[in-house]
Amino acid sequence: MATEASSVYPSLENRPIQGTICLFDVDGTLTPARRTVLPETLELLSQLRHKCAIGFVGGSDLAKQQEQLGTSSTPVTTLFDFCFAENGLTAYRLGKPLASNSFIQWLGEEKYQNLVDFCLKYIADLKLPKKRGTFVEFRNGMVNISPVGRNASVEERNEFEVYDKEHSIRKDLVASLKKKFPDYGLSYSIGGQISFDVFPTGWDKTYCLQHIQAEKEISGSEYTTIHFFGDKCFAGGNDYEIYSDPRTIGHSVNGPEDTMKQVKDLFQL
Ligand code: M1P
Repeated sequence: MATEASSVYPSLENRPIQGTICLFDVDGTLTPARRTVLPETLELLSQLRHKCAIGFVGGSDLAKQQEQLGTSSTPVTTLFDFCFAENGLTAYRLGKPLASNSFIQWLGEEKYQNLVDFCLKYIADLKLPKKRGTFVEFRNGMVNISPVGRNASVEERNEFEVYDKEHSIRKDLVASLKKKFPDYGLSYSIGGQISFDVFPTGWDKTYCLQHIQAEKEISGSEYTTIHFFGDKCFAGGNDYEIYSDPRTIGHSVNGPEDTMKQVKDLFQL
């Protein structure tokens, strides 16, 4: 299937607009938030792929992007030249995997355990309205820490969120972690309701740009024009870093329809 789909397009070296790649965020940019892609978006991406290289960069894992962009008969890795899941920790080029990376590989077991042990001891000393299970969730690109536990029900989540607003539980734990491990090179993000994410500094969407830059060594192609389209380009949003990176030309969109409009205008499609 990968070979069939990719053979429809000119090879990367033969795309009419050389040295240009369009990179798209997924949720809210190519698809409505947490939903599947519209057929007209796929059609437009296919037209664009005849002109220049295309890729997506998403924070979730590849299974989620397969669900949102692919179908049971179409692997998502055949729809784009470059697929960057988990901001590029998992990466595919023309349907084939590139070198992957992980949080544990980067941090090492000893430091990881220091971090986890500290969090578990800290949480053990907290008094909260409820404690449930899974206080530490080990993920490929990050660790997610939750004082109430990820097994909390919806009501328990809501209860923790209210309590946390009043008592700064997560904020204080993050501040203690920063103080305890200042040299670990970690960033902390309190994005959701009951937890916070811990990941290496710089492992935002700009991480994937190294794969694009490596093209120079792989195929001799240098991507000097990197268009990025995202819907959370404001400071604090998860598209902000790549949107404002000097290596990209950022396009802020407000949903898939706007993305399509901007792409059509930019490439006369
Ligand atoms: O997308 C924001 C966050 O969503 C979840 O957070 P919570 O369970 O605390 O509501 C988590 O998946 C978290 O990793 C993510 O940052």
